[in-house]
Amino acid sequence: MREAIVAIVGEPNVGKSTLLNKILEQRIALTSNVAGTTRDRFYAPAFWNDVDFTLVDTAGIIFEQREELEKNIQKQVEIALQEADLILYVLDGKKSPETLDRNILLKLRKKKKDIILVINKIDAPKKIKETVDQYHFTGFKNIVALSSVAGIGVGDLLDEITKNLAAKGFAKIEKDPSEISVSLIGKPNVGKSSIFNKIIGEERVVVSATPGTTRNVIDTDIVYKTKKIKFLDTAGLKKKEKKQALPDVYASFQTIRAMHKSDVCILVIDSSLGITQQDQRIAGEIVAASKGLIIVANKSDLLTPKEQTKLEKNLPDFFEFLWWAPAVQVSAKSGQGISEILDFIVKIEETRHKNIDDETMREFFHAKLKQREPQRLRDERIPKVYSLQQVSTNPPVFLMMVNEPSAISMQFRKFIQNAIIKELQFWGTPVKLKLEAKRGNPKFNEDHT
Ligand SMILES: Nc1nc2c(ncn2[C@@H]2O[C@H](COP(=O)(O)OP(=O)(O)OP(=O)(O)O)[C@@H](O)[C@H]2O)c(=O)[nH]1
Ligand SMILES: [Mg+2]
Repeated sequence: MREAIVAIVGEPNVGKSTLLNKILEQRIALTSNVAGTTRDRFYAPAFWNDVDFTLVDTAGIIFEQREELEKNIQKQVEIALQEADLILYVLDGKKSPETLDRNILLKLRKKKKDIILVINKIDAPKKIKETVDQYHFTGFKNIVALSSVAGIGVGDLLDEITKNLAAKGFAKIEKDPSEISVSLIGKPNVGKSSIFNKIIGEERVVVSATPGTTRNVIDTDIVYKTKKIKFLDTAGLKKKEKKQALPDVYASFQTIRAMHKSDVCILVIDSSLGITQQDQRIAGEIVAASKGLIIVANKSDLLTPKEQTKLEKNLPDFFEFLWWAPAVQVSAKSGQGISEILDFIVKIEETRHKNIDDETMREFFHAKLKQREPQRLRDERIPKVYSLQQVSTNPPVFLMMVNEPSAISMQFRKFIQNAIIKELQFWGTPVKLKLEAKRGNPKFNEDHT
């Protein structure tokens, strides 16, 4: 069974992101939260009532297109109707039901997709029933009133979602733990499909000099050194354009899905064109999703040996934030570097499943504290750090107990995080460091990635 996709659509400011985050919180999975403080989450794996599903904030799915799609609800609905198994149509409960966009309602009803009408911002529990009643006129069978901020009614929504999905046959997804999923990600025309073909040893997918040749995700299983690897060839992620055509939007949607389903992503760049901002953006997206990463500079056959050396030197400057990721120069044409990619995949997968025992962690932490103590920050308490433990794998997550997360400087967090990668050998994967207050309010807990 494939994973179920639940799409969230709605006008700007109705609380789609808040809802997504609340549902993520309900799961309290250490591994599910995405890195970075600036980045909006728009993709959330969820598990409830024994059903696995993925929530997607449709307004967020498009590459660097979020604000525009946020405004364009028509387009969100189109994508959701095409790609989702269930749609959550979110409305602002503080607005009158009269203001409901009837065109959207018509559009949603015309297609035979299941829809749950979600009336958000109903902060008083006693208003829930009354609100649902007010929306019966829409003709939708499934109406849930809730408050995403307060968390009221979110459990009921999750029950509705899983009831619907279970009726369609969706359940818990049993992933073959011995299989590694790897997707090829990059701009159009960089040679993803060529690499894919080379790896699997046949011309499975179309290769062409026209950018945007690949539209749908294609996967193939291979066995390499006794490891089962599933390769996914994806559509190139195009740069932001004012008006993005719907087929491109669907293609990006599927690429992002493939990326999130993978353990390791291969970021393919075209060495003959140099590295662009778009490559950096795509890399950022992979890191935010906490995936293992290999940088592959393809088309190296087009470079002179001198240029190759230069590229090798320059790569780290372009991807400074990816200093922990291996970079390989590859030619899909000649086959150079292909087996190196495969070896890195196997290595990174092992690393992502590595678990460091508490005793080793204790020794490591003591050694680090001897080297450097956390500095006191202005207007903050004296920082105290108590312990460091690995709390999960794939991706690796470490938990540092402290007196108060806000008292721990960025420098100290980076120092610990970098030392974990370098000294405990966590190359090739993002490593998460979570901070938790030993006593006191869990509200102050923070992530650091
Ligand atoms: N010289 C050279 N050309 C390559 C290499 N890899 C791919 N190409 C060429 O680059 C062009 C694009 O290759 P594709 O494999 O279709 O690229 P893609 O990244 O899958 O492109 P989209 O699916 O459109 O995003 C084709 O003309 C390929 O022949 C390489 O290693 N060397
Ligand atoms: Mg392709």
